Amino acid sequence: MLIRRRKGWEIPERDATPETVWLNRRALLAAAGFAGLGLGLGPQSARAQRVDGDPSMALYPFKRNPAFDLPAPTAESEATRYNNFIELGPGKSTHRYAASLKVRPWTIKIDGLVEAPQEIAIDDLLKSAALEERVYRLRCVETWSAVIPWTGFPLKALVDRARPLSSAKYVRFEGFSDVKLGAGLRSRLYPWPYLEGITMAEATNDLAFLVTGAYGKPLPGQMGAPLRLALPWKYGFKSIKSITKVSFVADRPKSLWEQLQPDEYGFWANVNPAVAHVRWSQAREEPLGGLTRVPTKLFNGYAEQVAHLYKGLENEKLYT
Ligand SMILES: Nc1nc2c(c(=O)[nH]1)N[C@H]1C(S)=C(S)[C@@H](COP(=O)(O)O)O[C@H]1N2
Ligand SMILES: [Mo]
Repeated sequence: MLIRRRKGWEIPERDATPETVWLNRRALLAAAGFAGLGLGLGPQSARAQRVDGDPSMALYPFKRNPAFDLPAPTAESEATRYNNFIELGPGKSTHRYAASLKVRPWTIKIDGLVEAPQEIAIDDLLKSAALEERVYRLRCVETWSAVIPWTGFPLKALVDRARPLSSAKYVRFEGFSDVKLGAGLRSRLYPWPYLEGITMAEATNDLAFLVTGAYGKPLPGQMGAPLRLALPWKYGFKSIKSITKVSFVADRPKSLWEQLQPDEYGFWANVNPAVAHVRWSQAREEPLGGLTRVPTKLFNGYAEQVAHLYKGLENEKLYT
């Protein structure tokens, strides 16, 4: 028999949904068809774990970059079974819904204030990119964390490929909108599509990583296949999954979460243990699969690499 251990941070996680919306959530989910999903979960979840059908499987693994290594990565079984991915569905067991996320064909559109607007098929991007493995920390705003060996390439390489105009000040990323790929998109709780944005300086920092794989294999759907961001110094929601469009823009993009709750999920969202979320402390975190909570670090441990990006921006809400 399965006994589900309720963790401390499942309370704030629930609170992270707007109150009024939460009250109606069960009804909305039922209307969206999630009530029925429970029936088919067994075989579907088994399928969802598999990435061996992925056409890029033979490319992996790639060499780990020793400049980005960390001890004790989170067990793959933990990191692939506890995932926020609202386009797939609610809750953390989104691996159960991931079979719907077909990642071929998949193209990434690059547009906006650039000299070289283009559409790239994911397999062409994989062929042209210099892929490497980097082990990064990930800190969710809900206070759980992980250490994950990603495969990918610096976002800067994609920025260079687009040749942005000097009028481009921000990079805006968009997730997918096709409900056939993720039934979570039927939910009326969110202002779709999933959207995120960062400054040009952040996008061209060496830490900003476009991810195509994890644990030496192509990304499983629930982790954001076939292409997601990893911005390890920011709260996890900034690391958008399953990217379909990258736009170079003059105005600061408003993310899905900022549209919903601007006082709780701002543009910058840099990790800082000293700045509490409106409804909970950010001082400590619970590593996935870990036994105890540990202190959270400023910029999630990456201050040396990124603190300079925020000089002169002290009047901004840099940490929420
Ligand atoms: N498109 C999309 N990207 C997303 C999310 C999402 O729901 N949709 N969730 C975010 C949140 S809140 C977190 S913490 C991380 C989790 O990444 P992981 O599941 O690979 O650990 O993905 C982020 N990227
Ligand atoms: Mo998160």
